[in-house]
Amino acid sequence: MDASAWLAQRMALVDRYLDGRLPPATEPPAALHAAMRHLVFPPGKRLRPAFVLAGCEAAGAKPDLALPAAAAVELVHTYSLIHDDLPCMDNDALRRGKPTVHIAYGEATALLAGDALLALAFEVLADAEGSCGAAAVAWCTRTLAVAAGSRRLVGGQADDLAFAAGGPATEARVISVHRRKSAALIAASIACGARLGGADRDLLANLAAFGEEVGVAFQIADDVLDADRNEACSLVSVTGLAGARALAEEGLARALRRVEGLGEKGAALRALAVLAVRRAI
Ligand code: GRG
Repeated sequence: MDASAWLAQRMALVDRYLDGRLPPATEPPAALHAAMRHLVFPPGKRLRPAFVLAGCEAAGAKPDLALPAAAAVELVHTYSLIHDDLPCMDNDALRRGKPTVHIAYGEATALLAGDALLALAFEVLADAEGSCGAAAVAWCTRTLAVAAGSRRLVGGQADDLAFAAGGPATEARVISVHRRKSAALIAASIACGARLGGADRDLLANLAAFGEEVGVAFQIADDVLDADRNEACSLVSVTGLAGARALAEEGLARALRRVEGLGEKGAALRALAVLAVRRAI
C-alpha cells in the first residue's frame, strides 16, 4: 500500500474534524480558545489518530466511523504535551517548531488550555454514539480514561519526573515508564478505532497488545533520537545506542507478527507501525 497517500488522506479528514470541534479562536474567552488551538494546528505527526483510523479499518469498517475517537486521542495527546512543557515539568520553550503554549499565552492559560482539551476529548468521543452506538462509546470512554489516568499516562509521567531519584536505571524500570507514558495511549487509540469499527473481543485484545508493543518500540526509538540529551529515563543509558535500536526492532517484529493474519485489512496498521518505530513519519 502507499502509506504516504493513505496517511495524507486520513490526516486531512482528522484535521478538518478537529477544526470543526475546537471553539473558534475568537470566541470568548479568546485567549483560552486561541491557546487550545495553538498546539493542535499546525499538526504534529498525528500518529495516534492515524492508529485509531487504521484500527477501525483493521476491523473491516470505513475510517469515518472512528473520526470522533481519532480527534479525542489527539486532544488528550495535545493536552499532555502542553502540560509536559510547563515550567514545573520539562520547562520547554519549543514544541512542533513553535513557542510552547505557556511561552505564547502564559502559564495559567496553558494549564487551563490543557484542562479544556482533555474535557473536549471526552465530549467529542461521546458524539460517536449516533453512528457507533452507546455500548461501543462507553467502552471507548473507559479505555481512553484508563489510558490517560494515574495507572497509565499520568502515572508514567509521575515516575518519569521522579526517575533519577529512584535509584539506577534498569531495562524494566525504563520500559515500565515507556509502557505507561507513551504506549498506553497508542494501544488505546488502536483499540478504540477497532471497537468503533465493530471488532470482536479477540481481535480487540490482539490489537491492544500490538499497540502496546508498537508504543514501547516507538518510545525506545525516541530515546535513540534523543540520546544526546542524556535523559535519566532512557533505554540508551541502560543498553547503549545499538542495544536500544535492536530492542526497538525486536518489539516491532513481535508486533507485526501479531497482525500478520489480518491480510489487506491490517495493511495500514502494519505500515504505520513501521513508519512510527523507524521514525520515518
Ligand atoms: C503531563 C499528563 C502529562 C503527560 C506527559 C506526553 C508526555 C506525558 C510527555 C511528553 C514527552 C514524551 C517523550 C512523551 C512520550 C510520548 C511522545 C514521544 C510524545 C511525543 O509524541 P509525538 O512524537 O509528537 O507523536 P507529535 O508532536 O508528532 O504529536
